[in-house]
Amino acid sequence: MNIEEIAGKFATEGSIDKAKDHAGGHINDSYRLVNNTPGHPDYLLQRVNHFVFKDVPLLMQNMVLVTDHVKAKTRINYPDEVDRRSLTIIPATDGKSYFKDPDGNFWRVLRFIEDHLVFESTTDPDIAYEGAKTFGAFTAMLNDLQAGEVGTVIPDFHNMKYRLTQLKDSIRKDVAGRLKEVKKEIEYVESRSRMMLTIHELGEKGAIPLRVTHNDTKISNVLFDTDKKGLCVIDLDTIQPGYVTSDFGDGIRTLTNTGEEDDANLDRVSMNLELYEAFANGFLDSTRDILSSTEKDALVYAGLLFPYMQAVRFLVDYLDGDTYYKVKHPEHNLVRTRAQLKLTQDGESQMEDMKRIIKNLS
Ligand code: GN1
Ligand code: MG
Repeated sequence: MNIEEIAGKFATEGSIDKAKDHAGGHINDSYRLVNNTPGHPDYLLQRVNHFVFKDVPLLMQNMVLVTDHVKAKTRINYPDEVDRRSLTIIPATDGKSYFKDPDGNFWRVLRFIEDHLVFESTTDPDIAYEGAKTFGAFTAMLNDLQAGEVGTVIPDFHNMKYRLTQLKDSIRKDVAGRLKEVKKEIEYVESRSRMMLTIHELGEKGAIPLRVTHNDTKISNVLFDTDKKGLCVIDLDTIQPGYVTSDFGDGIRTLTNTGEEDDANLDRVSMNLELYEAFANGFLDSTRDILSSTEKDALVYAGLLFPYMQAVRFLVDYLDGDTYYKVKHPEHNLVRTRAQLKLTQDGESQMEDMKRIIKNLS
């Protein structure tokens, strides 16, 4: 089936003129469906990667639950802007939230939110603050759901202990014959493993609660208005039970980085403290009243854990021969690993300042 035929399987309104590639994400494929009927919206058609997401119906069930929940709350606070400030899932013509094509691919359609901005990175503390406030507001809106109300779409997704076991496994197998190139990286990862298990251990002890979390809070997953105010959190694929540290940590990882996620020039990669403070301020302005003091204290570790965990995940994929992330060239996962490790190291050197910032803002 071609894209137009697939688009025709959904209950969209108006007439769809064409489908354009829509960039973004390492996992799914997205197309913008352009509507040529005045007064009707464009749509976003996405193929959900079912190699990564093994249970797409469960993922969509989570997404429907959370979207309905967020929409109901948004309607109270912003009655005139509900469709800009929350996602709208367009069902398939048979009423399901997705369409499965004859080749076994899963598709979904969302209403396209017009006139938005996306930032892959920024040096503007106001954007950091706004993005964090928007993620924090999302966390706060989900506070009254029980973690068990959503299903686990990727088991052990942010489980650091599991990620380290996975690395050991990939080292042992060395299927792509790349182990000899990454000795230094592995040594560093091992030297930091104790500290990086802090959050895992707090969770195991029950000192921090499971919540319904987003689990992919990179800054490019917030849509901004054209006046750079946060609008809406997108990419709900990884909604599942998790700790608040995930949603703080991935924001810090992507937002405070003065370089790119895959910067080959490590001199450009560092954790900017001013952006860190702005992000923490925005996040806590939305969540101060709902987080426990143990959760707030754990945020400091989250800012280091997420670059570190991402490095381990890229490293595993490099050793496995690039089977998970889309890569632009054969060394891409290695370059990504090194950039994320540099970010971790730089963050670690500023840990005392970060502790002070979190304490002041808590
Ligand atoms: C993947 O596809 P995308 O860009 O939304 C990954 C995240 C990583 C991110 C790194 C399901 O997200 O966990 O943090 O790449 N998603 C999954 O940029 O593995
Ligand atoms: Mg994602």
